[in-house]
Amino acid sequence: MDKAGIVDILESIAELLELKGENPFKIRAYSNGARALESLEKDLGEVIAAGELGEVKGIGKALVDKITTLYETDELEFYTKLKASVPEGMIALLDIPGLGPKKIKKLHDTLGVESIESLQAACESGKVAELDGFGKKTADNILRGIANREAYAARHRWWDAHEAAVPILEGLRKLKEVEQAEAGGSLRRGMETVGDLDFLVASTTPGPIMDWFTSQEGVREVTAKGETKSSVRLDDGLQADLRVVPPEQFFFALHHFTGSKDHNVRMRQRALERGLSLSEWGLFKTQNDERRTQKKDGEEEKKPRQVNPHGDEKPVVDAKSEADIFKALDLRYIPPELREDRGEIEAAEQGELPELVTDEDIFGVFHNHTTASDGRATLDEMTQAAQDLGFEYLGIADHSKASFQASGLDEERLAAQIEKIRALNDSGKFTCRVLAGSEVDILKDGTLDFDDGVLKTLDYCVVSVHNAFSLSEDDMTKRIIKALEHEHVTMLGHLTGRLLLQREPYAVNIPKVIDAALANGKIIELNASPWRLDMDWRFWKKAAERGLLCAINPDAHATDQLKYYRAGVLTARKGWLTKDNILNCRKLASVLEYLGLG
Ligand code: DGT
Ligand code: CA
Ligand code: CA
Ligand code: ZN
Repeated sequence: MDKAGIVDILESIAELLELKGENPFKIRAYSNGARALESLEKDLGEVIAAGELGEVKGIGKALVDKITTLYETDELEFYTKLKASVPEGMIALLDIPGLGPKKIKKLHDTLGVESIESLQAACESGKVAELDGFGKKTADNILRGIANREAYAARHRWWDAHEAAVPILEGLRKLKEVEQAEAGGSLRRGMETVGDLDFLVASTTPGPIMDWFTSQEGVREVTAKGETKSSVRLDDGLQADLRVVPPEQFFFALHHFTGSKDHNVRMRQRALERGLSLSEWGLFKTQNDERRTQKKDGEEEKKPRQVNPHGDEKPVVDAKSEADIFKALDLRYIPPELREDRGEIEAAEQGELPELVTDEDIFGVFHNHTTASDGRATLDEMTQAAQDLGFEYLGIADHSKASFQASGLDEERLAAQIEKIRALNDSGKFTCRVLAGSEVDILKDGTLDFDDGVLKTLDYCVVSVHNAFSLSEDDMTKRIIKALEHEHVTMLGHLTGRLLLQREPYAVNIPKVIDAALANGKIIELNASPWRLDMDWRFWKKAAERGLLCAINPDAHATDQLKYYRAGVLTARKGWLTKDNILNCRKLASVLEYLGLG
């Protein structure tokens, strides 16, 4: 088992012990051990082999054996037994925001709460509100957390959906019966979360394709299997639909099942205005379509048809691509990310669609962490990984001291890190240039965690909110704006603090923050972590038109997270951004000039 996996297990052990009400010293030994292991700079295998694990500060004798066992065998009897000794329902309660192991234990001991259902009942009956240390506000929060949890479980973060879709698409394309295969739906449109996967295949022999799809590895349950349509549930709970269509229908079907629904409605209206009917089956003359089912407003009939109502009739265009469909309706090709009925049809009509940013336009990233704070890779490892991705520069912005839970750097450690970065650049070890930044906490009153003298020594400065999330919208907005007015600030990190499908954004007036960024010439980050994608794509188009500059940042806490910048690029595309709107589409020299380092 790798280091990250072992860290997760140690943290889980600490939580389980706390659920059981064990000795606090014992609990702390595991949480400290997890943290110590996480920030271990040397290779864990080498440390174990050298018999030096016990010398690592924070890792005691009992942990040495357990870490070694996990490293070597992937299993730990102590953990398996511990997990089995706690009711599964209680472990599930840990997922509810605001409920830690201490509170869960108390709910269990006093009210007999052992599951989400019994917790919900206890909250609704008012018993939780009466409990010492809980109160009505806490009970309401718990109920909201339970409701969110259900909504969250129905969707999946884009990155996870994408990772699940890639092997399925590859598998489909390998089948000899398959002429073309694509994934449509919200995944193709680059939505931040995805409900289900929608695969589309062009073939004249669907049978073997259905068989492969429903029996592939990773299928937990086949929910439907028909001649040309099947649905499965995958091991992680994600649902996937597959439709097989004749090759001549493929691009019509792909366009239809890519959506969005609103975009489709507008496209069908446009077809109707031209005496045409557009559907997943093709584009046909309306007067020939006797069984026409489209209503005037472009909405479809309620019950979708199973059989092509056009029979052998020839569509008015033989679409060899989606572009041919748009062309038939006098439109330029609209990339899937823009198909949300947010002005893309008007822009495509007037030839005014933006030339969207691509992965290749990115020359570096700014907001990343190392083992100096809560990252899992060292400065050198991160730099190597950035260089391997072809980046010209890598910005390191570790946490500042107020984020003590993330081992934030104080003034002294920051100074040492800056020196280390300068020395690394001077050494010529990497062609990738490291920029010395910091992710400075915006304190509750809007002041920053470092004073000006310290901020001046940085190449650039990201500012973010990491605590006091429950301020009123007004106070939170003022707090962030005050930080943006600060002379030495370069950019605002993760504007709303949301964690997709996990934590709601804090209350903040986004338009006002955008105004302040514009007024003060500051950048707003597009945090590209698949959990964040913050600032939301819905705000970018208008903000960029007004001149707001974006920085796409993976907020990487490990080398394999640098690639998350791609999720940021996709989200930026969804926000209509071109490379001119984004600082990291500039080459190193121009970035240095922007940062006043040129
Ligand atoms: P999701 O799965 O909830 O993340 O969102 P989508 O957009 O992938 O939606 P989904 O899977 O229900 O359907 C895929 C696409 O198929 C959708 O974006 C547009 C098209 N579509 C599905 N059902 C309808 C419908 O009832 N009317 C129209 N106009 N289009 C539909
Ligand atoms: Ca879908
Ligand atoms: Ca679907
Ligand atoms: Zn942060």
